[in-house]
Amino acid sequence: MGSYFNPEIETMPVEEIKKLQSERLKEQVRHVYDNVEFYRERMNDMGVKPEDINGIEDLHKLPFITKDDLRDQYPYGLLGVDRRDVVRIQSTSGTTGRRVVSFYTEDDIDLWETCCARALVAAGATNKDVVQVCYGYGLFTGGAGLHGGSHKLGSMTLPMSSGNTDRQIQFMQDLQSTVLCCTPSYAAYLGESIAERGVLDSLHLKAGIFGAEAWTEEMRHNIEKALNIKAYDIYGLTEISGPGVSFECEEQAGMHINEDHFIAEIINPVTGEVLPEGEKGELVFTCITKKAFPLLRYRTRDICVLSRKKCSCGRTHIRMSKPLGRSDDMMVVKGVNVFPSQIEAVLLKNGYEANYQLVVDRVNNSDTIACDVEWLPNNPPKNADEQARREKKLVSDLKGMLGILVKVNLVAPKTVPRSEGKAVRVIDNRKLYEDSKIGK
Ligand code: DLL
Repeated sequence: MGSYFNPEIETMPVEEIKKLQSERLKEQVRHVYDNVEFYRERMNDMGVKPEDINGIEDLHKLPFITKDDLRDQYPYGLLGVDRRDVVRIQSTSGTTGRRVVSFYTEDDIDLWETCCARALVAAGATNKDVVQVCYGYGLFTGGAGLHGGSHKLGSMTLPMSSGNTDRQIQFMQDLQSTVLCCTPSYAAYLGESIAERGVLDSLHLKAGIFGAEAWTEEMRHNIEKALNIKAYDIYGLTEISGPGVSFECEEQAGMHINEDHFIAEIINPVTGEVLPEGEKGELVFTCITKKAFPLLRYRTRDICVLSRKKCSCGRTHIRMSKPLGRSDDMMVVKGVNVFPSQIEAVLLKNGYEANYQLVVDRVNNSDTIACDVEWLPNNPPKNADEQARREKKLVSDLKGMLGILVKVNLVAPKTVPRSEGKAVRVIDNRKLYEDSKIGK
């Protein structure tokens, strides 16, 4: 048994959690029906009224929401409160085409930070700790979420943001940071940089809270060794508030979902059918307390498994596996959400056809992405200079669209491999996804 940030809630008997969820769901459905035209119309179309939802057993009667709906309703269509009550927005690392903007009232921020504080306590943090937050600050939820959680816990919070490794290590040494919050790939990179400088013995780190992208058990083992810490996973998404939707405890075997705020379901991504506990499928969340951006049955596209098996940490909230893949083609590259369709749009805009292949890899703990694209048979580059110039133009346009560097190689027609006439768009060599550990 460890310690908890909200002991009564985090160890509440399952039947009571379900009761609490039912009450909150009823209120939330009424809230969205009364305040968000989009929901009112969807529910009316389906012939569902708020009074038909009497508890979590009626959840399946409600419509799903997808990322496309968010795009259609951008920016204010799903706002559940008066604009005067919104105190913050955050947004996905994504791009113009797929940007998701999430809104928060004062209370929404409070519950989000509480979720992050729970994650910190589960990783052993207290108000005596020095928490170094190296997730990006700004629109991305990583910095703001862990910062808020650490502040709430009363820990000394170092708002480092990402990058500037020399300065990170300097502060880590000088301020004697004990808890590190960043992406797992940056943690691994920090581990290498610390080894190069030979300064591991001068550090005081004991735990790390790493998420926002997929990482393997092997990576966990390497990071724990390189930084001499225990490494904890944390999951979340902008749409549902940010980091802290779920988090690992000392068992490191699946992430406890904050069930007093979010109801989780697993569905068959093709049919939408709700699957029983323990089956692999797409994770769907219903927010039952958030008021400004109150998503119901939001399809995350993350493929996961849920488990209600008793956890020896004493927490009773359901656990989710690490995401085991996606039900769409989104990739997370250098912490940025990338869809092949966005790359395709840039190629088409530049007069190429959709004959391209993306190769994603992880070299020295850092993601790389390269794109082979065929020139048109009637428009080959005249010489090496022109080829370089054209590649540079694509690199620049892709950077503008995605915010990351994509290496571009212009290649001759018919060189991008095709199988059964259809190109294989993405080769991801990172081996990020593995089988679920929960319940084992
Ligand atoms: O990545 C929020 C976050 C920040 C989580 C810091 C944890 C720590 P988005 O940019 O909206 O939000 O991306 C959400 O990232 O649907 C997953 O596909 C992926 N993801 C997030 N956490 C994990 C994780 C933040 N622990 C998308 N393991 C999600 C694997 C993760 N994938």
